[in-house]
Amino acid sequence: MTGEIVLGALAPHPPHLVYAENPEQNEAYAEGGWETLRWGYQRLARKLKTIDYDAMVVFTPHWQTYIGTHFLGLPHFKSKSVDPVFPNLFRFNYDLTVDVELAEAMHDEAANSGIITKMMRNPDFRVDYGTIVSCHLLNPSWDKPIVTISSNRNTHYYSAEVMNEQSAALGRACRKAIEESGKKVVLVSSHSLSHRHFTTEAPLPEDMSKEHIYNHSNYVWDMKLIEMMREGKMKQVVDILPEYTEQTIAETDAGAFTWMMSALEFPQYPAEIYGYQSVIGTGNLVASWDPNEQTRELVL
Ligand code: 2X7
Ligand code: FE2
Repeated sequence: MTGEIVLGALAPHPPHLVYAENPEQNEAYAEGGWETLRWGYQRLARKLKTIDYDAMVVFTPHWQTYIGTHFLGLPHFKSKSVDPVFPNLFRFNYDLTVDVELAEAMHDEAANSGIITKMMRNPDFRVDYGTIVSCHLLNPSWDKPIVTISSNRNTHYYSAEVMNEQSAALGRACRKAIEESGKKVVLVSSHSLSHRHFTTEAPLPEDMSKEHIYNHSNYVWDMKLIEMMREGKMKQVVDILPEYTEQTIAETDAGAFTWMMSALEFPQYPAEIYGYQSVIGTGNLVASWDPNEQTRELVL
């Protein structure tokens, strides 16, 4: 049977969102906060429960590799993930399983297409907080295996244009590997949109009277992108990503979004929009692309 991508999700990973949920795995305690994003995530998580899938493949900006693209390559990782910038908010005890077969299939297909790749086989490797936050909020029960793909820092080594080309090639290779695997897969692009953030934190991080977007220009750019997503213009969005990334210091610099759009063959159908909100000044959108016309919804 041919494998398929059953959903693509844009899943931002500010650790604040897990902090605000108070799951038992996290050591910090919050009085709530950022409900617009968290309620949006909860709705998307409910939709995911109705979808039959074998694994979640996450592309994260916080596993940064300078020589090639790396894939998690052991069946089990267990440790504590601490956000280096916000250790006060995020000290999360994780225990996760990896679909190594799928990771190897994507690794091999990418390597065959000329992309430099490596499997991560170090049992002491600490999984990054981007993976953990996005996966926890999409699937708090952690009952599906994941694969994490690293961000090869092309934007910073070369340019945002080179990153767009490289991550589009990676997306094509991953799609082919998924089809040949016979598996049903959810893709996760883990990042914020505009990404300037305040350099000082409110005394109570979850004090929502202090939360707002960093500046109006970032807000206007984010809204423009979301409008194009609603209109199903994903090829056009990817074409303007280098300019957008530069203007708003967007976390699209990591390549995840281009990778996911390329793997989904640049959808011409509307995105499902679940919520937009700032976190310490950054712009964050929860959205999904459902290739199945029967289950695709107008959410917001
Ligand atoms: O990694 C992040 C992020 N992308 C946005 C906001 C705050 C913290 O961490
Ligand atoms: Fe981030």
